Amino acid sequence: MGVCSSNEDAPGDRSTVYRDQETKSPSTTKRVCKLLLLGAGGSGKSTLLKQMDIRFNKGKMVGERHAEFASGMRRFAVKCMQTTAKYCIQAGLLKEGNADVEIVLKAADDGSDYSAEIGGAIASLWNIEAVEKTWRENRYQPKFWTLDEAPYYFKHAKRIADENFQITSQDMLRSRTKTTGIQELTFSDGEMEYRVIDVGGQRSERRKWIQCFEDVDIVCFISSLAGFASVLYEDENENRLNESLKVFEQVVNQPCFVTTPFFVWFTKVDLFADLVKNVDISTQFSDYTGPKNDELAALNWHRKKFRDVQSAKHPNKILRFADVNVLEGGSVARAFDQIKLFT
Ligand SMILES: Nc1nc2c(ncn2[C@@H]2O[C@H](COP(=O)(O)OP(=O)(O)OP(=O)(O)O)[C@@H](O)[C@H]2O)c(=O)[nH]1
Ligand SMILES: [Mg+2]
Repeated sequence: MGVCSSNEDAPGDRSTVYRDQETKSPSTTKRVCKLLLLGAGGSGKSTLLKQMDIRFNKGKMVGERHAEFASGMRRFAVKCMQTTAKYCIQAGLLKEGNADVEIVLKAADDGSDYSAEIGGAIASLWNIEAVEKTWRENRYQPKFWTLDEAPYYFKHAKRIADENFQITSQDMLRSRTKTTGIQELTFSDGEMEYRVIDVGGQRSERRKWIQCFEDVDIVCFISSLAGFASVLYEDENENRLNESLKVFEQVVNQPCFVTTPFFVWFTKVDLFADLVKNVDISTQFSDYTGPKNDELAALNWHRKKFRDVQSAKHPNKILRFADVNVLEGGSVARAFDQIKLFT
C-alpha cells in the first residue's frame, strides 16, 4: 500500500441527541429501549442511524444535516480520485500533464474549493476505462486507499458541484463522515421509545465507548462484509475483519453485557457477492477451507468466526445474526424487526 495514505478525518465532531417531537417529553407510558451500535470504523453504524431516522423518524435528523452530507460527498470525490489518479500515473496509465489530472491533484483534499471544473475533471477521469479498471482491481487487491462508495461520488461528481444541488436519500446515506463523538437518535414506535446510540469506531474513538455502557438493553455489533478484503484506514497492515473480531471480543466480554442480548449485523451485503467472486478468502485467512468464490460458505464462515470468539468465554450466550444492506430501507427494517422481538 501507500501511493497515498489519505485521511478519513473530517469535521464531524459531535455529541448530539436527536429527538423527534413526540419524544421530546417522553410519555410515562412508553417503555424505553436503549440500543447501542458498536463496531469498528467504517462498518456502517452512522449509516444505520441515518436509515433508521429516514425509516422511523421521518428523516428529521438527516434533514438538519444536508450541508454536512454535501461536503462529505465533495471531499471524498476529490480524495478518492486523487489516490486513484496518483496510482494510475505511477503505473503509467495517466500522464501527469493531463489537464484533468492537474485539476484533480491541485484541488483541496477537503473539498473546500470544489467547483464545476473539478467535478467535470473527476467525471472525465472516471470515464477513462483504464482508471475505472484500476479502481476496481484495487478493490480486490488493495494498493492504494479508497472508499467503497467512491464510484458513487465519481458518478455524481458534476451534479454535486452545483451549490444548490438537490440532495437525495442515497446521497445522505452514502456520504461518509467519520464519527468523533456520540450521537443519539430517539424515536417512538408504538408503545416503545428507542434510544439508538452511535459511537465512533476508529481506534482513537473507542475509549469514549465506556460512557455509553450503562443500562443498555440491546447491543448491535456492526461488522462489514466487505472487511475481509480491505484494510483499516488507521492501520494499513490490519485487515478490517480481523480488527472487527478483536473489537467484538473486547465488547462481548464486558462484565456489564453478560446478560445483554447481542446482535451481529453484517453490513454491505450488497458488495459481498462481487467480492467473494473476485477475492479468494484463503489467501487472506488460512483458516478458510471452504469452497472458493462461494457466497454462502463465506457467510457461514463469517458467522462461525464471531460465534467462536463469543463462545470461548460465554458458551451459553446466543448470538443473533442479520445480513443488511444499509442503503436499502427495507433491509434495515427487516433486521430491526428482530430487535423488536426483544423489546
Ligand atoms: N454499499 C454499502 N455501503 C454501506 C453500507 N453501510 C454503510 N455503507 C457505507 O460505508 C461508509 C461508512 O459508513 P459509516 O456509517 O460512516 O461507518 P461508521 O461505522 O459510522 O464509521 P465510524 O464513524 O468511523 O465509526 C459510508 O460511505 C456508507 O455509505 C451498506 O450496507 N452497503
Ligand atoms: Mg459513524
